[in-house]
Amino acid sequence: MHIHRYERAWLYASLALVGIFFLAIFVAAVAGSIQLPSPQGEVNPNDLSGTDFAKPGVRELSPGNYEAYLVGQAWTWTPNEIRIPEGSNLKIYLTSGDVQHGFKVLGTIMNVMVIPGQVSLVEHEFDRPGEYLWVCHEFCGLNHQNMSGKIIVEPVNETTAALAGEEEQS
Ligand SMILES: [Cu+2]
Repeated sequence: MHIHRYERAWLYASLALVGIFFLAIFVAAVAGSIQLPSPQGEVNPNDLSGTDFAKPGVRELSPGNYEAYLVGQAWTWTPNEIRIPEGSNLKIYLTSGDVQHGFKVLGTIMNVMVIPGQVSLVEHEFDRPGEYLWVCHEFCGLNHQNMSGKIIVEPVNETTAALAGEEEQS
């Protein structure tokens, strides 16, 4: 079969482009450690007693290392405020007590679906003091737009405390 040389050139160019795209995904996943959040386990959404979600909140694992358990329920988060010192690494385990919710912390890569029966995990290192708002980004009913909370990253020394104060004023 005869293929015109221009047509053949385009065929090769198209194949090369597909190859480049696959390479980009591979580089992002391996070199950039970019991965989709995966489920961390299962819980009974109707009975969270006996799980870590029975007492939701933030706890210190070691200096600079925190984990929090968060429950989303129409239309609140328990807790809806987390306080950690600047420079801390924070892991948040999430689940829902009723319908599907979404969890996104503005200004970070924390972004995950919160699904009844499933445990989701997000992790981020907070190097800059300030307030980080989080919102539900999966429509869950009448008061969905009010379903928010915040992570307060407290400055640890005077220099950064002054900087954070300036940012709040401006
Ligand atoms: Cu919602």
